[in-house]
Amino acid sequence: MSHPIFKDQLRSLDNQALASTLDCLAETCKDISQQLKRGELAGILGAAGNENVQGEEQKKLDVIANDLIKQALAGCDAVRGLASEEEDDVVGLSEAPGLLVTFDPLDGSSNIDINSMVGTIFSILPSDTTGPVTEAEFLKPGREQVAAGYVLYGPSTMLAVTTGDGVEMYTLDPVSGDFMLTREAHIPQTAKEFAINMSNQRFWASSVQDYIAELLQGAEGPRGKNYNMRWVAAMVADVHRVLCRGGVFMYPWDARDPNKPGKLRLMYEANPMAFLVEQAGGQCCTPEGPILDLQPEEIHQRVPVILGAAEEVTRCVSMHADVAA
Ligand code: AFP
Repeated sequence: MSHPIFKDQLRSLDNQALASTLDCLAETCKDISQQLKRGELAGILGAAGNENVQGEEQKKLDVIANDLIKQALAGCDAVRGLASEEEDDVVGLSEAPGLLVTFDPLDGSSNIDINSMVGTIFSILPSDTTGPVTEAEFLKPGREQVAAGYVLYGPSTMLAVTTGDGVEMYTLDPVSGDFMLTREAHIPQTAKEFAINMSNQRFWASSVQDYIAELLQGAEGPRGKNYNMRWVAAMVADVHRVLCRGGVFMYPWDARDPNKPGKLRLMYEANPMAFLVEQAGGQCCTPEGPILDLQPEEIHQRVPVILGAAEEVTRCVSMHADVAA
């Protein structure tokens, strides 16, 4: 069976600025994949010794991946500006209209030290503004994304991408060095698998407690079927599983820190994943509605996330509505 090559697929995109930006991201992620493969041998594991703007400890590889992507995008004429989990402020690259790229250079970085899955998540927005790049022009609802995707560094390196016409998944061929099309993502409407960090249970809203309690009751409960549970602790890997075989993934609001309305970041985690999930036939919501309709207020904003099989997302959101009513 022949597998189309990502680079060739990009030639068929009408938007060549977008094609060159996607190519640039894919090529850079190959470099990140190489660094990860050498692991401890490269002396790049462990803490970088500083914190990012979110107050989280940066790993050396967070910094390396961020620098690689930043450098690559700076060399891509189509890109006007970028915003990253590891950058305090947005970064201007050009004064001409162009594309804005937001990214989490290494999602799940606490997995690095145990040689478990991590990934790079990216979102691409258009901007017709000229002059110096400002944060304000990034603050567009996720519906305006022109492309989104991630690269998962697992047993094989995989690229998942959408430009608004379904979700394609490519596997990096270590022999040719090409991303080859191997799958299209479709999320079944119903699910038998859920992903949530159960250790936070006591901090959740009562509606989330009730929803998860239903799933845990299995065949004896109101849902009348058994559910399995998975948690990789890297959104990129948990969402990849949902895109490949269905299920529901949640990082809901919890009461641990009143200043945080959720753990996940809207602009470079929730929005790109929401675009992919909707394009694969699933849903991605906060308790108030679709993530893609949210008007962002700031680049590092956090949101609660419920995503995956339509039946589960609808059920969970409706239980929130019942409590609110
Ligand atoms: P890190 O990149 O700091 O490891 O965070 C990953 C993440 O933002 C997301 O990818 C996971 O789903 C979530 O955090 C895991 O959170 P827990 O630490 O609560 O398991």
